Amino acid sequence: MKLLILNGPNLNLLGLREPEIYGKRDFKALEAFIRESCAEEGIACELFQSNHEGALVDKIQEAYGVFDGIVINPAAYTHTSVAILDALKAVSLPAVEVHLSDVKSREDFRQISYAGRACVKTFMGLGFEGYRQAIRFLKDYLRGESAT
Ligand code: CA2
Repeated sequence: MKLLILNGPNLNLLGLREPEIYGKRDFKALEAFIRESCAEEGIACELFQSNHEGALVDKIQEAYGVFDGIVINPAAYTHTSVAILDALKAVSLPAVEVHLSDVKSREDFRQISYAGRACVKTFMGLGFEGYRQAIRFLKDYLRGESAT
């Protein structure tokens, strides 16, 4: 089983500002946490972060036939990007959406998730732990799919 883990714009700045929303740990720590979570589950993974919408779209397109599923935190593109939604729909791989913060209790402009419409599940407000939950969920989901 091989998962693609995508992180969107500004997540590379994690730990530098707004620790009350996103926590104190930095992006390097998040990547290490994700790698450990995949290793615990015996899952191979590739991590990709970009500040560019098109680069994320390209990566999703390239995932077809290479990865079994996608974990994605599209960051601000969550609330704006029909292109990411269309790419997720186009490759039709099971995808799980993750947000560090509880976006539902934040500003109005964060209440829409385009990418979420192509995802089988969303984890939000759990900090780093949301990625582990997403990885575990996707593992169980993919096992269920291959059993049918
Ligand atoms: O809660 C999440 O994971 C978000 O996807 C994070 C995005 C935000 O736009 C989404 O609404 C929710 C922001 C990512 C990074 O933001 C930073 C802001 C300041 C310092 C470091 C990172």
